[in-house]
Amino acid sequence: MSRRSYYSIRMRSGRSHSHVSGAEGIYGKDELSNVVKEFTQRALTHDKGRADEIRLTVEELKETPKRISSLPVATINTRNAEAAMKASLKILTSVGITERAVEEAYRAISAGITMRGAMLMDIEGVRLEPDLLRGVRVTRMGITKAASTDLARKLGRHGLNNSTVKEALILASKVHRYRMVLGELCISDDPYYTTGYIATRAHGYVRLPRIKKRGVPFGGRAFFITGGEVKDLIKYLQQTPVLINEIKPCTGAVKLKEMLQRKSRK
Ligand code: WAQ
Ligand code: MG
Repeated sequence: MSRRSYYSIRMRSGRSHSHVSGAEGIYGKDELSNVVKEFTQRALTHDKGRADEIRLTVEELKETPKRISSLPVATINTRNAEAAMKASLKILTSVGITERAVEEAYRAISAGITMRGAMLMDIEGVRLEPDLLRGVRVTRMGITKAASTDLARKLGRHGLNNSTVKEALILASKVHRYRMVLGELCISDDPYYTTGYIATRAHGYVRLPRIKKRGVPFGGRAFFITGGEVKDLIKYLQQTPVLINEIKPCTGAVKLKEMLQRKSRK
């Protein structure tokens, strides 16, 4: 293992005190100035409007990043929100999460109060995050240059090589590396981004188109967790640096039935 130093670079931009864009990654020293430039450019040219405040954090990591592979990617071509809900229920309950918990997560996300971070729910749907308004923010994750090139190629075959998918996959890959996490439900808070996903270690990152109607301005994330120290999980999600250095297969459309049968795939 190399002893070179790594840095977490995080950007958050806003306009008139509301959030516009964000980005983050883990990089070597030689990449710092280019990445800072790229993130600044991104904040200034975002389609939600030009930022009037950009916050950049550059932090040397005290720990060598843990190297992991990405979750495999697939899409179930759900026709509408109801079908997406049904697919979520089938897949998430197959790993031990109760229907009640999945329904509760949908209910909380649809209540219209978008949180900055994710909810933590036990398999019965009881909320466990210490700050119920903010949730838990996952940070300090990134992808190596070589893995990023491979990911762009694999997603590109399905027309999915964009930063929304890549960033969500990197986040989910970090989250599901931790054994206490059984599943995840994610719905974007972008009113025009209507594809959400669910994830489990067994099924991978499963995209669900039309999980919400166009124009709905709220979204959210829930991590379904099982017994263990919530404190340690939160520390991992927020602090432990994780770098993706291997990309698992990215397939196109898969039927729900097939996905349920492929459960044992890792
Ligand atoms: N940690 C924890 N929760 C977060 C984080 C984070 N770093 N970032 C966002 N969230 C929560 C927060 O409640 C947001 O409202 C919600 O997740 C959705 O975040 O493959 O863009 O950034 O096509 O809007 C899915 C891509 C995109 C599906 C998800 O999420 C696909 C997306 P957003
Ligand atoms: Mg968003």
